[in-house]
Parts: sequence; structure tokens; C-alpha cells
Amino acid sequence: MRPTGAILMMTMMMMLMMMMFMWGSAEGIADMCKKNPPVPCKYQVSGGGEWYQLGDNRCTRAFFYETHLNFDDAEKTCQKYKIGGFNGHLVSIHSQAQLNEVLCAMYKVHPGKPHYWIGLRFMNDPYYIDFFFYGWTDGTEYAYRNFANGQPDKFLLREECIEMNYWSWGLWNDERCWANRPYMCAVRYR
Ligand SMILES: [Ca+2]
Repeated sequence: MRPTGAILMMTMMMMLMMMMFMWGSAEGIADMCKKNPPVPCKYQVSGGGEWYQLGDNRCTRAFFYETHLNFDDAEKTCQKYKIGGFNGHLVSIHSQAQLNEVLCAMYKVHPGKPHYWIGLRFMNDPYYIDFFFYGWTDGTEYAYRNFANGQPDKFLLREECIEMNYWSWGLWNDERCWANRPYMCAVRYR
């Protein structure tokens, strides 16, 4: 076989493997979300739309069909949504259970695995030691994480904001904050 033929065949095999992998994970999320369908939010969110329960004190909504925004504009938009005295933020995620609730709320809106902004971003480490010093925009503690292999990588030192569904559903990646993305908001109610 000529070298170009071998390269072509390897590329095709890689693409086939990737398609099988992506198809497999899509089946996984379909089953999971059929067993655990998103529960409508207990409260009315001012600003409207369909919101779903997240943990025991929040509701969440995937903004896919609205204009895709950069990270800061997405965070500002989330803050316009309110329940009582609490305003929204980009979603923070603190456990596998919460990740699954977020995933199924996303999947219900669009099954195509879009990359969404979540509320995690690089913050300036007060001591300038930690190159990967992240914080949630809602001010909650950053402990749980679910990055894809090799991420975050601060590629070209330009990636400081975190998107979700990189390669597979649920996996996180750092991306340039000015990139426009769908986004996931959450609002507390207590
Ligand atoms: Ca990255």
C-alpha cells in the first residue's frame, strides 16, 4: 500500500472510532435522562422560560436557542433571572448528581451535545502561585471538577473560561472567554 493510502485508511478508522464513541455516549445520556427526566422547577422564575430542579435549592435552564454569548455577557444575562430575592448566575456544579441533572436539562433542550458555558473561570490567584486557580461566578466553593483528559490546558495562555460537553457529554474544557457559546444558568430559591 502506498503511504498516502495508509494515512487515508488510518484517518478513516480514527473517524469511525470517534463516531462510534460519540454515538455510544449519546445513547448513554438518552438512557440516563429517560430514567431520570428533568423535574420542572418548583418556583416561577422571573424572566420566564422552562427551568428544571437542580439539587435541593436551585433551578437551571439551558439557553441554546437564544443568541450565543461570550462568557461575561452570558453571566450578566443569567443575573437577570430571579426567584424571590435571589438572582441567577452561570450554573455551578458540585457533584456527579448535579452534573447529571444539568446534563438532562441540556439534553432536553437540544440532543446535539452543544458546548455550553458553565460558571467556572480562571481567577487571579492572590498569591500568583496557582496557574489553574478557578472559581464559580456564584461564589460557591470550587471542589468538584469534571475536566476532559488533558484539560484544562490554558491553550496559548488564552483559555480562562470553562465550557461543558467537550468530546463527550459532561466533560469540561477551558476555552477563550470571548468565544460565543450557548450557556447554562441557575437560580437559587433558598
Ligand atoms: Ca482547553
